[in-house]
Amino acid sequence: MGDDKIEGIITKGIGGIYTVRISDDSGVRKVFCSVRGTFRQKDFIPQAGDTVYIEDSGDVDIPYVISAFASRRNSLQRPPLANVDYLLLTFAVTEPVPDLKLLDKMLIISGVLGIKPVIIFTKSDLGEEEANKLSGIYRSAGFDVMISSPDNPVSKETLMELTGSGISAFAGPSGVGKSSLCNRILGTRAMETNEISVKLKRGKHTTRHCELHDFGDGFITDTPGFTSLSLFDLGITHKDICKGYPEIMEHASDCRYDDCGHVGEAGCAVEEAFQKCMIDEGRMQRYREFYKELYDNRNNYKRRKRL
Ligand SMILES: Nc1nc2c(ncn2[C@@H]2O[C@H](COP(=O)(O)OP(=O)(O)OP(=O)(O)O)[C@@H](O)[C@H]2O)c(=O)[nH]1
Ligand SMILES: [Mg+2]
Ligand SMILES: [Zn+2]
Repeated sequence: MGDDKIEGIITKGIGGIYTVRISDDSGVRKVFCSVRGTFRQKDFIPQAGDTVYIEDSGDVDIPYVISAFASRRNSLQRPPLANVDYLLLTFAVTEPVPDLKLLDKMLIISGVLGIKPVIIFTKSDLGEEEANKLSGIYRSAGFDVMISSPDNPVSKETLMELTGSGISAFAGPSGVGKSSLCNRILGTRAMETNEISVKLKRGKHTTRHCELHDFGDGFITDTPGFTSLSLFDLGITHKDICKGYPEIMEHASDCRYDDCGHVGEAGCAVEEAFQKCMIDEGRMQRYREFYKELYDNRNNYKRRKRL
């Protein structure tokens, strides 16, 4: 890079204008940037989390232009972010009923992309037993799990200790309390929460975009909720599924065949462990369901781009 280029990180992008956090002689600050025309292609969408190089644009309103992008460690469409280190997979224990297929899919994606997942079960005030049951299942599978309620929310300190200098993003269905938690952690009302304003009768406030906020030596962002996600569309194959199931991987090396699918084959060490109740039944079922679906589709990936 030439001397006239400043390195920064996109913290927000709305309508083609990007906020970039830079650190130069004037200290750490955020500046508005446009993007050089060559990057405005169909296939490439700048994302919050992108490391970029900016130059003076000569424009008074948008003083900088992004002239280069560093290669990405990873990139997600849901939530739309690049270079994510931690996904804070947030699911309510009730209201809405937790979609464990969606949670497991997010764990697979995290495994494939090398992102560290942290599971947060919210609304334990509405279902303490369920919170304990779910956290038990996912803790014994090998994940970091936190429980949160209005009286006992996940604390800023606990989270910061875990996420260090990385980019962390809340992710999960709509209405589970991502914004509520993010607001509490940042000590602001920066994010809209899904509370219905009785006075204004304006309906629900749901989050619509991602913005990286300074968090310790790293960043944290709220994200919009989502309900569906296709592993196939993301280019994830049957061979990738085990990356979301550390408790299955743990036994896989003892299987009789190297390419064992762990779906009930003779001599499968995973099946043996499952029979001995060492693997949760729901987790095993979801693994097998994903495996079968993607195995049956294995010849249809050809023209698909990998995640
Ligand atoms: N009982 C209970 N309610 C909660 C808890 N956390 C959040 N809520 C409520 O759940 C509703 C939805 O919270 P939000 O923070 O807007 O949810 P969100 O995940 O950001 O939703 P989207 O932006 O649509 O994705 C709000 O009415 C919150 O007050 C909790 O731990 N317990
Ligand atoms: Mg929200
Ligand atoms: Zn096996």
